[in-house]
This record gives sequence, structure tokens and C-alpha cells, in this order.
Amino acid sequence: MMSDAAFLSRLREKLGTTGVLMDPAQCESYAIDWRRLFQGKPLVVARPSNTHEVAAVVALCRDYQIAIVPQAGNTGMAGGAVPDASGRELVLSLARMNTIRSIDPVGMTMEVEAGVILKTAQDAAAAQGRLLPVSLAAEGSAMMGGIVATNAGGLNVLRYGMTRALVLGLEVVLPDATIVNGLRHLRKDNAGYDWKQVFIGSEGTLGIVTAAVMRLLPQPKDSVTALLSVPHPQAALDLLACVQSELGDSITACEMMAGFSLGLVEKHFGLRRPIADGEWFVLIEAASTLSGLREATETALGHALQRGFALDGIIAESGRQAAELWQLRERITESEGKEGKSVKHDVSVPIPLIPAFLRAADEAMARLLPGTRINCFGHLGDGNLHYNILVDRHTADEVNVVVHDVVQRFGGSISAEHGIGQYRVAELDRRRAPEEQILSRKIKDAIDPDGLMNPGKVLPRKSAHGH
Ligand code: FAD
Ligand code: 2HG
Ligand code: ZN
Repeated sequence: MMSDAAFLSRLREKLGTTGVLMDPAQCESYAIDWRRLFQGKPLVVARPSNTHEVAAVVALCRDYQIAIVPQAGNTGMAGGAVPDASGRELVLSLARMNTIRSIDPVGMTMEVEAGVILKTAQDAAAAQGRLLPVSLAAEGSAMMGGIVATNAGGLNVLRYGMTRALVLGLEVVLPDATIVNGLRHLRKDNAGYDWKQVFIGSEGTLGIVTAAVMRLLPQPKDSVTALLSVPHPQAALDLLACVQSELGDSITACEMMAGFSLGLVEKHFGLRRPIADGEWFVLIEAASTLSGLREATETALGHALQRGFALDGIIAESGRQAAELWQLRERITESEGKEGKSVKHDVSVPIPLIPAFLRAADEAMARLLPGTRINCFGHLGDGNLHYNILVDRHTADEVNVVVHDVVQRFGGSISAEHGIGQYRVAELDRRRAPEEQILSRKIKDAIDPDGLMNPGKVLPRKSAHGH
């Protein structure tokens, strides 16, 4: 049996001392997720600086049968980037691979390494008049490798789709250390299996994403942001349908928040909503490269108010005011964290069923834990709600089952955008049809026969499951 000391010394040979962290104090931030729910203990943290170094680490891990936990910005919501407590798993951090390899404003593509921070990539594209559309509140920390590996959603999926819709090419390192270079800058490429789709959203369980070619769009010249209060979720849907009919696909975001959620933001950040109180609020953003957007938005929202879909509303008068309205939405997660413990759900249901789903979920929660506070907000336009219950985590499993039962009854998904990680493995396994889980296991076994890539994430550990 080859020793840890031999492994670690060979790792240092490959990466140099800056590429290997072993001191527990230095490893601490890699061992726990940002919510401080999932605490592990890495054997070592490897920080390769290029794709060949990634492949060298993977080869070494294969030789010594050491499991690998890929980590990018460590902002994930499902504990996927954190090692287990055994002290036997290596964390492979992509943070040093942070080069933007190219931006092509004519072909509208951008090639980025896995450790490029999303905001850095957005800004670089914007400097060339182009838009990298992925947008989320964690964009100052999340990295492109993590964005791709989770197939991140976010605030403008309504218009631009999930990350998957924006990835043109991928470079991955397989568990056998092969580097597969699929970094094609092509809009159309039907040549053979589109294998990159298997890696997008695979949460580090199939291989390491080292670089990606992202699709860019023209940077809109004009955008309009509005906050409205609505009497109930059905009115929010009517409002969405109304503005969609009038503004078409210039709508980039349609977010819904309970008054309770904005109350948390006010309490913890002192940010006040600028319109009259309501049970529910909707934040709408439209963007266009053409002129006349503001007038069209004013007309559309005027119609929605006349028809009673909205009670009150405000359209931002400046970029600064628009940013302030977005702060009300983007600060909800942090406010929830400051308020205390919570049990999160990231669910989707068919869009027209949102009001009925909310009634049923609220009833189920009232039966389970009468009087519990619910922080519900999310991406209305995508049918994706964050239905977060403000209770101590020791009740998490019971709460998850109750909420997910309702989700399942409505034909929904128990993970709309955050992924499965370790948090939702058991719930996915008990709710997905066996045929789907067996197919997923076949994919995993074909690509990662030794089971060394992020074990126990997405799929149950093999020994614990029996297939
Ligand atoms: P990490 O957390 O480091 O990793 C996430 C998963 O991907 C892990 O399983 C990890 O093993 C794997 N992984 C990471 N890098 C690689 C790689 N290079 N190769 C293979 N596997 C890899 N998510 C949304 O979808 N929508 C939102 O609106 C949203 N808002 C958020 C708001 C806040 C305030 C926070 C804190 C998080 C939010 N998230 C959201 C969740 C999170 O930001 C996303 O999941 C993001 O894509 C994770 O990126 P990361 O770089 O932090 O990945
Ligand atoms: C968002 O939409 C994120 O802001 C975070 O997906 C959701 O905190 C959450 O539960
Ligand atoms: Zn979200």
C-alpha cells in the first residue's frame, strides 16, 4: 500500500509548494461551504495553475486511488464542493486557473478558464460591447468552472436560458487523466454526440471542467427596471403574461418576492421598499438594443395596473435607482442567513401551477409546523421558487419530505437550479424513477469506473446503495 507521504511528496513535485496546501488553517476555507452547513476535512488542497497540472493531479489520484472534490468559488448551495470528514479526499481548487483566453466580439464568443470569476468575465465582455448573460447574486465569487459544473440559473434565465444554453465548447479532464479539448467556437456543431452536455451540471462527479467557450450577445443599450406590488401570486402571473404580450422577449427578468422577504432585507440591511406595502412584489427588467423601451414598458405596466394585476409600482429613473431595486432582491439570501437557520428548497413547477403549489405547500407546512415563517422568493418567469423555511436544521429532513411531496404532486423538480450536491442526494434517489437513476449510474460508471470523482455527490455512494 502506497503511503500518503509518498503521494503528497509526488503532488508537491508536480505543483510546487504554492500549488499544495496542507496546513489546516490554510485548508479551512476549502473544507466548509459558505452557509457553514457542510464541514469536511481534506487530505490536501491541490491548486493547479493550468490544464496539464490538473491532469497530473488527476493521474496521481488515480494511481493512489484518492477521491477528488473539485472546487471553484465555493458558493454552491448544495454542499457539492466540500470534501467529506474522512480526511481522505483531495480538494482540487481551480482558483489559480483564472485566464480569459480570448474574447471575440464578432463571433460573439469568449474562452475562459475555470477559475475566472463570473463578474470578471462579465466585465471583460462588457468592455467589448458584449454581454455574458449569466447573472446571479454570487457573481463576485462564483467561478466559471462552478457555473458550468452546476449549470447555474440565476436572474435572467427567462430570456437567455440556463448556463447550458450559453456553453459552446468545453475542455475537461477525465478521471483517467485524459484531457479532452472540445473548445470549439462554433454556433452550429452537430458532429457526433454532444458530450459536453453530460459534463454541464454534473457537479464534479464525472470530470474536471478546465475551460469553456461561452456564447456572448450584444450588450443592450437600454434597460428598464420596475418594482410592483401585487395582491397575490396569481396576479403576479397575470402581470407577467400581460407584459410578455406587450414587451415580448425584451423582458430579461421577472422575479417574485414575498413581502416577508423584503422585510428581512429591510431589517438586516436597512433597505426600504419604495412602494406601498403588499403581500407580494414583482421585479421586472426589460433590456433592448433598440430605442423606445421605456415608453413601451410604461405603457405595458400601465395596462397591468388598470387591469388590477398590480397595486402599485415604480420604474427606476436612473441606473442607480435600478441597482437599488435589484439590491432588494439580491440581498434576500444574505438577510435570511443573518436572520438565523433555514431549510432551503429550490423547486420548480409548471408556471401556471405556481399559485396552487404555494397554497398546497403553505397548508402542508402549517400542518407540520404551525406558525413557521416562510421566506419565499424566486424566478417567477422560470417557475422556480426558493421556498425556504426558517426553522432549525434538525428538522430539515422532515421539512424537505413534506415540501418535496407537494412539489412531486405538482409535477415539479426538487432542484431547479442549485443542483443536488450532497444536500439532496437522498431526496433525488427516492423520488427519481429507478430507470432514470440506473441510467445516471451507467453514465457515471462509464466515465468514472473507479468512483473517484466527487463521491457521494449527485448519486449515492455505491457501497451505501447496492447498484
Ligand atoms: P462551487 O461551489 O465551487 O462548486 C459547485 C459544484 O460544482 C460542486 O459540486 C463542485 O464540485 C463542482 N465544480 C466546481 N468547479 C468545477 C470544475 N471546474 N469542474 C468540475 N466540477 C466543478 N445559483 C443559481 O443557479 N442561481 C442563483 O440565482 C444563485 N444565486 C446565489 C446567490 C448567492 C448569494 C449564493 C451564495 C449562491 C447562489 N447560487 C445561485 C449558487 C452558486 O453561486 C452557483 O451554484 C454557482 O454556479 C457555483 O459556482 P462556484 O464557482 O461557487 O462553484
Ligand atoms: C437566488 O435566487 C439564489 O437568489 C439563492 O438562487 C436562493 O437563498 C436561496 O435560497
Ligand atoms: Zn435562485
